[in-house]
Amino acid sequence: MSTFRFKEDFVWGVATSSYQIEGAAHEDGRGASIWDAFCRVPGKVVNGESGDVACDHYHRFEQDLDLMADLGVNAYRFSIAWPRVQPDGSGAFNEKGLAFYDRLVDGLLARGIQPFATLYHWDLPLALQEAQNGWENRDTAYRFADYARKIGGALGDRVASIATHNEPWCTAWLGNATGYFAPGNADLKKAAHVAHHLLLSHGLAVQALRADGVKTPLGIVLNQSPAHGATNAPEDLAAASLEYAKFVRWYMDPIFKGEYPAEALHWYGENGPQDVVREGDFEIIGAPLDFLGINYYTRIFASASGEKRPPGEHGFTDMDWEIYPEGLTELLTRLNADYTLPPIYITENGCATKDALEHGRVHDAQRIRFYDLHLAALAQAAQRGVDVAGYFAWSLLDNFEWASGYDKRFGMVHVDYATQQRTLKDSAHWYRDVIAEHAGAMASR
Ligand code: GCO
Repeated sequence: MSTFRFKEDFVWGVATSSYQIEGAAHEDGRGASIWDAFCRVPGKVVNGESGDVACDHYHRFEQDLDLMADLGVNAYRFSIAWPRVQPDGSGAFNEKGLAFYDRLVDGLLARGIQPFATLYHWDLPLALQEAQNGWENRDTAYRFADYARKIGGALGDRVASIATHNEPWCTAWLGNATGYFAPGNADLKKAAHVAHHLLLSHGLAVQALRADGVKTPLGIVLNQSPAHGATNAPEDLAAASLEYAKFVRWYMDPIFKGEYPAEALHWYGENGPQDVVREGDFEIIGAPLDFLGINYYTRIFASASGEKRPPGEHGFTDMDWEIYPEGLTELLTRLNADYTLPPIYITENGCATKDALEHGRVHDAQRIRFYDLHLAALAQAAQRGVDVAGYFAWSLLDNFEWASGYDKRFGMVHVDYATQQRTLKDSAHWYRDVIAEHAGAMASR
């Protein structure tokens, strides 16, 4: 019996992303993305792996839709691969690519599963990177808005929501400040410029979709954490405040307050976005939203004197991320106090664990415990007045975990990449029971 309850129309979902599961990277007119190129750079991805095949979802999506129906989820969060529908990121669209998402959305609707679409989950058309340095270039924001309008026209009447971006911080910081992700830049000023153009593209897309009469709810997905000092020393608390400003407020403040946080701007100094901010940008970026998606995994544990390991009272995942469910309640209640927010979806929450497939079963008790703790923390935030509309477990399938390749398994469904055999883990059975129990409890009210 689960210890948490949510409102009657609560959305119970699972989440994936295009490059991590689709495969078919060179099929039916799909163009290359920056991740296709990045995976070919020696040393960037564990074992030199890529999303060339991944979970072969492009060919197996009907089977995966049946898995979702079997779980009883009422929503599925997926992303659209921009280079599959517009190979060069500008100019001609690819009808075969659009047709795939058409079939996917219709397959979801036929099973009573709401499609939650994300326009950008990091797979930028490589042509835009090569021709104009991708998101460093303001023009890419306008290419994105054109792409968004095409998707709005093709799917806008059938999807339950459209999120413009998934985790712009990852694209800006990991992709351009550290070089850990595609396109592999390690330049703080480029990262600040990329972040601004991502935010601008978000606002342009929202404005364009609304101008075209797209009625489906529009929003953005941000990865966020509360930030704690390793100690209560003033310098550690200041370090935590700065990390929160760089990670959370850097995106929330432009969208909901029309400015970058001064604390983080000061830290960026001459490497900040000031060279690329133009008059009127914040009015565009601040387009009102119908929902905010939040991806939550762990907290920030900050120290002025270098990296400190958090206590990890609930343990650590296979990514070595501290399991910290109370941080979800804290984060949401703080955001609710700091901003005027639309309804919130937890659009990703989950963990990598070392999963062994034995006799057709995967006993992933740690993943079950992770979900249970975080759903209880989410329910607590709802009880404190946060408008929590739904929860998407990351992830439906084991999949390509970016620079970690296939080494880290986040799925509630095990994937044997050699055979593409899917096997429900214990956590999938648990999630199905939680959803059924919740539905039953609602029906008996
Ligand atoms: C993210 C991405 C996902 C990851 C997942 C595990 O949040 O980083 O949205 O693509 O695979 O979060 O890292």
